[in-house]
Amino acid sequence: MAIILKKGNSFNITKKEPTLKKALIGLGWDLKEGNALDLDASVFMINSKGKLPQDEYLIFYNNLNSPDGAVKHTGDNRTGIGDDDDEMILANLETIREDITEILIIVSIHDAEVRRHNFGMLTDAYIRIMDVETKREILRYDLDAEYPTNTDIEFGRIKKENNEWIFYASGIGANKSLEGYINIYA
Ligand SMILES: [Ca+2]
Ligand SMILES: [Ca+2]
Repeated sequence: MAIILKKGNSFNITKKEPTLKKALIGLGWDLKEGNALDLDASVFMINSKGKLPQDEYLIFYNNLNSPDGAVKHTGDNRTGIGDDDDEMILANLETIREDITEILIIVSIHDAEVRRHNFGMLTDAYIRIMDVETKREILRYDLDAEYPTNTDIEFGRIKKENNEWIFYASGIGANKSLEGYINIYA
């Protein structure tokens, strides 16, 4: 049984799942009836200075692989249709570049401002982590808090603390758009 996290909870992956090397970070959402919008998952791999070591450590639909080969986006989903993961990130926790201390997982609505889209048009958003080798679901965080006016949400972050990877169910809504996050971390 996967551990179910609530907003603000954390999970020490290294301590509780010492055999987990290759993680699948699955992100899912559904659209409320009558809506059509495109959500995009992005991963910012940042160092202790709070920055991407280089631009290519932002992994998203236009840059599917991190230069260290450790993080891979499996591709853009434009509809969110279906109960399974809508966008997926593969992360090899063992081969992540040494100076990366934080992995931020953001989901943003494509062209939200122009199209007047927001998370109020969505339902059943979640993030989960699976063990690729055993296909076991390790943890899951359903974003049950409402984000009716937000256009982007930090679903979670995985931090390296004392050489242990810890997942935080952050669930921080914002209206920055992907560019806003890039301005902070690039
Ligand atoms: Ca998408
Ligand atoms: Ca879906």
